[in-house]
Amino acid sequence: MNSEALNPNLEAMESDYLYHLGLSSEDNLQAMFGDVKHVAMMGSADRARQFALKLYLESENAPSSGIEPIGKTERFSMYKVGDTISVSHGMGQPSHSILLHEITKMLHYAGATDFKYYRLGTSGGLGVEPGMVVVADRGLHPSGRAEYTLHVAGEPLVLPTSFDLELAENILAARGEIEAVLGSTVACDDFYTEQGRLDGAWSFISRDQKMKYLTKLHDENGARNMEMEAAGFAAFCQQLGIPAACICVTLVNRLQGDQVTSTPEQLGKFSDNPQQLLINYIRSLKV
Ligand code: R2B
Ligand code: URA
Repeated sequence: MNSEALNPNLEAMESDYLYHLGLSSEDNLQAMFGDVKHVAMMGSADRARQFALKLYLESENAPSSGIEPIGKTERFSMYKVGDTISVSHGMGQPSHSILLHEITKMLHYAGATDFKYYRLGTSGGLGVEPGMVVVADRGLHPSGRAEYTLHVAGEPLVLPTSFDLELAENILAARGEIEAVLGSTVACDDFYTEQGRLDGAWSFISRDQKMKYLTKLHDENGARNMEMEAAGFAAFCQQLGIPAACICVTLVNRLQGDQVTSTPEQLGKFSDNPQQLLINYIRSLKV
């Protein structure tokens, strides 16, 4: 992380309560998180627990206490196994952004250095079959532009949305049997309307308009999947100089349909893929 890019106002605060995590800068964050090198974030609390459990079961000195969430679990569920945090971020850029702010301040107060962020998620594929993992080179706005707009004091602030390409390539190099490609990831503020689905409670476009839109994202913008966090995530990490990767499995090929109809077993297997890919990558750093 580039500490110089951090909010200078933090220096002047006597204490900082990380409200959604239920932790404070007055806690002994250094002892709890000073050694963190990897932060894996994913939408659901169940998946965050499952990923932590996988790390725990393969860790050499797994403490007999098992895994317990740290802090509050009302909004986010956070676990730590060795030098890795597994934490849920909820759905969408606003929810993920809250976690990004609080976890970044938490690691700053803990004195952690050289850590990386990863999002392990699900997505709709664009021209790729269910089960394929897309490692993003950029997060895209629904327009196809590589930018994310925030409103600061009511004025738009447009931020760039590139991920760390070297990190993406290194993750892809660790894929083994897992099917994975590099591509751009479109982030929408909605699962239905903004993702061009025709099966929401309302719909404003025809099938032709939908196909034209999705095909354009694929052909002209290099998009290979759509979800709800990549652009805000990329913008945050690029701004603060945190190496980050967005690793999402596709659940449906959106050029062929809208409904996610895979069985629970298939969905379980699909969401295993990004987790296993990250485990492969982290292992590759340790040999
Ligand atoms: C992928 O899946 C969720 C919607 O079902 C959302 O968080 C996303 O980006
Ligand atoms: N998550 C999304 O945001 N979109 C999809 O199509 C599937 C999962």
